[in-house]
Amino acid sequence: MGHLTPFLRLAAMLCHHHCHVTLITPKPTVSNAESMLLSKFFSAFPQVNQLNLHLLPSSSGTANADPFFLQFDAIRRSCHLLHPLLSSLSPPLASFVYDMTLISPVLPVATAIGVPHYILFTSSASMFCFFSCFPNAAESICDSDGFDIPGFSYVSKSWIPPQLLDINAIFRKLFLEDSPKVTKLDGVFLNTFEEVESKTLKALNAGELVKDLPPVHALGPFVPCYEFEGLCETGEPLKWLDEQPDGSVLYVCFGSRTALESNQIREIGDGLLRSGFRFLWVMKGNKVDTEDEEKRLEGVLGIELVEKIIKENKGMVVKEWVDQRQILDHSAVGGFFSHCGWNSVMEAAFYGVPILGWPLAGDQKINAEFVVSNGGFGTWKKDWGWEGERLVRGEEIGDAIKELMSNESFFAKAEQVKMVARKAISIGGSSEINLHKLIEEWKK
Ligand code: BUP
Repeated sequence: MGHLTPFLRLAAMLCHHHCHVTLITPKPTVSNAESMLLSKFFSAFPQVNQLNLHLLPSSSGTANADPFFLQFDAIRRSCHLLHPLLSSLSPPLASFVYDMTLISPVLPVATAIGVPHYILFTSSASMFCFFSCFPNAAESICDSDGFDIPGFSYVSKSWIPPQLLDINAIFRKLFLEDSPKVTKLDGVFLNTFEEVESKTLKALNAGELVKDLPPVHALGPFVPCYEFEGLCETGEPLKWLDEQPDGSVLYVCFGSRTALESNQIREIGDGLLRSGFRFLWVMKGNKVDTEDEEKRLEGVLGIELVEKIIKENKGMVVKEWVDQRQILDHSAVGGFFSHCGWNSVMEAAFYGVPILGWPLAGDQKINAEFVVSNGGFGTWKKDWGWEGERLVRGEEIGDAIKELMSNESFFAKAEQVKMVARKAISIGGSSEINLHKLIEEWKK
């Protein structure tokens, strides 16, 4: 969802700018959330041309059984099938945008079609710096404490996803294979905005980091789209929020792919109760929603904790997909305990909600640091480690929540970031101008 959602938001933006959009979706999809979001999107935007990329099976013998990884592998192996789909389009393509994880397999197709082509890099400009410099820095990073990103803080080695430091890991190999090819693109799209990553974007676009880097376009924050999002009725949580005082509720969600161990889930429950603050907690028991057979909260939280939550009457726990956008937009929500997936960070910026970050995997520590150093609208706990690295106790969680929810300056900063974010995408704003310029180029 962290990749699909920004693609659909970008497609919606292009439709609003009267572009003729074709969306290519891999079939089959992995999760119910994906297929529901896609079908809502196509109902809301019937003018979008839908093409299916029928995937070849993922390579046999792959040791990694994560269904999302298998899907990623299957998509990479099927990219050559894009050529006949794309070359027969009418009207013919004016430009082509593809996912950041597909550079190597899509590049030959994009070059053969011969239209300007771009990747949508679904993270921050700082993370893109890291990605584009990785081949040059890979050796030295392993032997040093960290590295500098212009306009960002010093990135400590412990913030780098462990798979990138492991010389045998598949992700490291893919990073090393794809990254040098960014110079072959016509540009890179980012769901960020100049006002919060200006120095980093300037350094990238001045070629200070990588020679011959194509233009990097900040087009965000991508606006959550009322026309197709809202996979579910989110009725009960919203009704409950309506009854809570303004700014009093902590929203807790660790993204679409995080399924924490049950002992960690229980510590979170304990921490939420210890904090004394109201909370709305979206809890996932499985990585993929189709495999989630445990429908009862007691099955995951344990009867004792469920009873405590009911007795205290301060929190609501849901196991279903919620409409995060509507929750962050609700006046009762005063804080967001988040894994710092980049979409969640941008959504919190767009709705002006302070973040307590608990980065668990991938780019999330760098995203969490963005919240602290580029917006100042929250905090994160550097000693909590990656997912499963250690058991974070309820006491620590409770204290961190109190620190976030009682600090007025986070609210003030979040409000400022919200204003700047909205200005960036309004008419004459930095991101709106960037998108407009691209569309004008495509018309030529
Ligand atoms: Br869970 C959940 N409702 O219940 P990120 C997520 N979302 O709307 P991720 C919901 O999914 P990666 C839910 O608003 C955001 O747009 C949320 O993206 C939405 O994290 C998206 O925040 C989640 O980038 O992606 O899914 O962990 O692994 O790519 O970082």
